[in-house]
Amino acid sequence: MATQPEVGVSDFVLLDNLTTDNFVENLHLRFKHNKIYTYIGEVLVSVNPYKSLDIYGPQHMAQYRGREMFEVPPHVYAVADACQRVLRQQGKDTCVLISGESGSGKTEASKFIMKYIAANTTQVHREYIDRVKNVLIQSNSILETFGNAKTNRNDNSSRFGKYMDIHFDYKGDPVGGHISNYLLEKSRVVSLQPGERNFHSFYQLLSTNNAHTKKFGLNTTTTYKILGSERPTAQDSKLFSVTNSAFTSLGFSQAVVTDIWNIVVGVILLGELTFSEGQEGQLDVGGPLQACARALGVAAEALRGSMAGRVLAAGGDLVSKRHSLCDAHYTRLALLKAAYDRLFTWIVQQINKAIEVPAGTYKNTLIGVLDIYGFEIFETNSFEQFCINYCNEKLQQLFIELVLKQEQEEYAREGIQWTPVKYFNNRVICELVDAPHQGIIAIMDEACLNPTKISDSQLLEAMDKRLSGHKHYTSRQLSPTDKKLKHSVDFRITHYAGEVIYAVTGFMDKNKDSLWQDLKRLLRSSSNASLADMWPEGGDHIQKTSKRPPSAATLFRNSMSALVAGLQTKEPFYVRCIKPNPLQTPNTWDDQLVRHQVAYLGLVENVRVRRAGFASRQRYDRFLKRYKMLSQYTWPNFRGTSDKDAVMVLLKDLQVTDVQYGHTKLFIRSARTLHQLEAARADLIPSIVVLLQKLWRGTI
Ligand code: AOV
Ligand code: MG
Repeated sequence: MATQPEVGVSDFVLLDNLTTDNFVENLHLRFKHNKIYTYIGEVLVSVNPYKSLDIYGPQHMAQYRGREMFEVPPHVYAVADACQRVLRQQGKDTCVLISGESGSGKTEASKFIMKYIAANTTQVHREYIDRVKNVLIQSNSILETFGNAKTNRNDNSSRFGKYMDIHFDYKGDPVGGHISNYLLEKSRVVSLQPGERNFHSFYQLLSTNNAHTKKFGLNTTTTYKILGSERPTAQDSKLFSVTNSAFTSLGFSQAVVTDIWNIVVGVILLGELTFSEGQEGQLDVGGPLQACARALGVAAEALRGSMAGRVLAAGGDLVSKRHSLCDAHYTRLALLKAAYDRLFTWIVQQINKAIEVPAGTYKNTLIGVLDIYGFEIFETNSFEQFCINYCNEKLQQLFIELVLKQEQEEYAREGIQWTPVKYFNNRVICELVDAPHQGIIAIMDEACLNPTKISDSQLLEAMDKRLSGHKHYTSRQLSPTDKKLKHSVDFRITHYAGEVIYAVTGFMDKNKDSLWQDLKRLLRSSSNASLADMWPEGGDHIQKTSKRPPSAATLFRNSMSALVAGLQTKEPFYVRCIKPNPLQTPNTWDDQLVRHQVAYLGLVENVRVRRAGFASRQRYDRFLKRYKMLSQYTWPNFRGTSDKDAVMVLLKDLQVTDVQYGHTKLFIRSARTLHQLEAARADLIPSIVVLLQKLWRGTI
């Protein structure tokens, strides 16, 4: 494939005058020419093109196979290849950390990486490997159907975090995988912001008349409440078939697939039930109660009963408690969210069964791919945004620590002196959220454990008391003159990526995340075997007092620490995604928006650290191979002993002095030197070619 002329610089390390202006200008220049990828050393910066580019086909994959990153134009395939090479050559686990705000292209990048890894396998055990590859790729369609939704930031926004391990055998072929999912934004099932959609699954199911909908009297034209004002589209109907064939490829039986869609129907119909108070104070349930119960595989009377009241075990006795109208509404919402959330997690578990490495198969190494929900700021930000943005803080923290640590370690290892570059370290924001006793999560948990019921505004008071004076926290109470804090429930966190105002309303409830035992028992009793399987604790004896489970925020914090701990043991590669405009359109560049992302992602500082006085570092053997033609002492061959000696002789001959010689690598101080070496090489190549041609023809 012919190499195309370079546009701007393909590695920011080579930027002559490093300023934010020049950084953004280089990114823009390349974007205009559809060069969406640029490196900072081995970190890939990716700008979402919002249009399909012809750069992902098999011929492009072939171009990257087994090549060093600097040898070929920047690409997400180069990162995938480097990952696989480290794994194969050094036997090390690797991971790709993809970050950037909502809509910047993380999920697409993760899919390209998986596609590349799946394609890049050896020919042995073809059939088995093909199955694994297929399963890895197909699992995405299902996860996106049930876990993605249209938001005001992204039409296909991931509403859950995903970390996927792909296991390889000793030959470097994928033999299986495992997906971990993090906190689905389940509140979406029951409340949508204007202009947003619920999870794709609902629209897909209702986009065609099919066996699942017909059975329960659903149709494509009715406006169902949980769908908001959005209607199913032609795309939904296309994707419905894709989802179903993915289920089949993954080995889901027809019975299980029917169970799954029945639960989705059940959730839609639960949203249609109406409640009113009867003459004797009893709760009357209107709407499609029968169909809803049938879809969920439970008796209609049992479903009505669990909305109308609950049974409590008080001391040794069982006491029934009638629900008020308000309680019934609350119960229904809790059931809707819990049923969908469990369904999603259960589907992930089934996918894991389909992709797990069979017992007895040799597992050698793995590549982890992390694709989380990006940093987001909405009109109203609630508990879910709080968790999502905290997750992004943790990832940024990992980036800072690892990038700095790696550089420092490399300089130490190679015996090179360097002065650290100043960074904004977001550790202080992570601690604001997760510090024991003093962090927001700890304060929330304390409030949730309080035996007297604490309201959301009392929680806010407790936070204000403990956090007043924190540089990254304020609230309406603490800053009454701040115009952005409009409501009494507002508090603000100054995140690394910007200020976010959260409304504390609902925090207590979402953090407690409790569901009446009656509902668990109801679902456990379902004749829908899959649904019953999702609720094992519903089988517990009614008198059994179980320990209060950890709060939602604590579970999330724990899963984030486990994730980070796991990632730290692997060799990381980074993809830093940038959103070029808020409109989700191609060929449009919003300079302010890009500049803001470049700033908070710390990209310019990343280049500085990378250079920290050194524009480039290269292993002696590679450097020699590329430049040995520039000196008569090294061309065609050096007569000395080591590559390091050869490079020293070569650079002495060229009178290059702004370098340091590490133990195994050459460190070049200025980008200019590298440019000059490249230019000299480019000048020489034609004459060498002529020389070689003459040699071949025997004319000299
Ligand atoms: P995200 O994962 O970073 O957002 P996506 O990967 O879903 O963002 O990208 C958003 C949309 O941008 C996709 O649906 C594509 O239409 C388009 N897109 C992204 N990358 C490319 C590419 N390389 N080529 C062509 N189109 C692309 V979020 O999940 O909301 O944080 O939570
Ligand atoms: Mg995504």
